[in-house]
Amino acid sequence: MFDPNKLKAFNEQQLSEHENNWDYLGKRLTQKGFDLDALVDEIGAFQIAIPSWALGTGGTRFGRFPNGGEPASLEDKIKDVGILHALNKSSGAISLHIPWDIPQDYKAVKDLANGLDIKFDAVNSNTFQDQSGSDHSYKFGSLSHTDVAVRKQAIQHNKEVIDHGVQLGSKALTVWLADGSSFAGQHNFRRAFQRTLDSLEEIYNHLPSDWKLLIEYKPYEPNFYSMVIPDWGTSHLMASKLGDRATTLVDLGHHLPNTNIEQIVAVLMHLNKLGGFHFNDSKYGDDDLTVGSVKPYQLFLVFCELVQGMRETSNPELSWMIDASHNLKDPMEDLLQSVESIKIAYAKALLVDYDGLKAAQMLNDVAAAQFILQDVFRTDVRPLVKESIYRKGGALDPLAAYRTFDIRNNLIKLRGLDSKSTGL
Ligand SMILES: [Mn+2]
Repeated sequence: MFDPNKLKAFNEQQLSEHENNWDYLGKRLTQKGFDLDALVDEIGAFQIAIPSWALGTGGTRFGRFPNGGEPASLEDKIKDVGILHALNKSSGAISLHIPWDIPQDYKAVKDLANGLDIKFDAVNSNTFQDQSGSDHSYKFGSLSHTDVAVRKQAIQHNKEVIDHGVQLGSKALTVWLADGSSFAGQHNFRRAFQRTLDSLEEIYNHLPSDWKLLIEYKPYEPNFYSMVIPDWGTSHLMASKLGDRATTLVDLGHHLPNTNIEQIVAVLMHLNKLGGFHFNDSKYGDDDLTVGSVKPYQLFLVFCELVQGMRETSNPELSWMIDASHNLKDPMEDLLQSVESIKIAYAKALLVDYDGLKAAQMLNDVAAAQFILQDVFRTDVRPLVKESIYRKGGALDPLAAYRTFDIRNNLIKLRGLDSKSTGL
């Protein structure tokens, strides 16, 4: 999609300004005792999976306004992630949704991804909509359905998703259930819970020994009275009953307003039960907005817990994924902005003086504790993030490079204006 020489020329134009900024920040960090090369390597190594469904324009239930040039096949989705990764060197993984992304030729798909330095992160099952030709409908639920035949179909689907993932080298299955009720009296809560747990147990037993099950939760939507797995407590309860390889997945948008998500992250990691993360941002609900666009301080606080949890607990390695998609931006620009926000929050969390924070906490010095966090949050770490991308051969400013290379128009020329991404 672009010539590496163009990227070199683009970076050369930005280099002297970057070097000034990096020099200034680097000196300050060195004075504070940080090893700059180690920091740059740590940030550079952090990879965030791109969800296959976010490469097309998202919609609302009212309408959809695509930009054109969308990837209509799994191969094109992988190529789009390849473009993002070439620019930001931080998106070296893709998370697939089955049945939208069923590979026709595993080897060809794996070769394509390998060539672009892309791995396959968690695979996602879909029992929230009916597929043409299927025997049973999920209108009234899937894993929790009152009819055993529907439950069997949903369990079988999840097993098949695992089998596809095994072929590609994935190591996790994410289950998000739309199951629930929209009216009081519709569900028997206890029976729906038990049926879901029993169904998940069958799926869990199909997992290869080196796989994780990620159980996602959501308080409402598409059902508006109750969801079978509405919160982290229910997800954790199920994961605990299933076994070691069952974990909870936190999606930032799947909480009621003002929920303290960083506290949830801390406690789950303390119990070694946080399996994965879906990044996005929201103002009111599951808005799926660009990461860091509404609540950057919350994102930073979440990352402070993630960094401390990774250092101090035995929590398993996490799956890092974006789960966002909306109506207005070019999806590729949106994803570049999301990944940048995640890296900025991660970089800041690495700079926090956790020993000083612990000392302030033990003395109940509340003002000092707040200062330690906010001092870092108010530091502009963009030169550190840019340096980490630059050293890996990416663009000093991935979004500006994407625009300079006119990538969307090139994709439209290649695929047409009406090309639609599958699954949306
Ligand atoms: Mn999600």
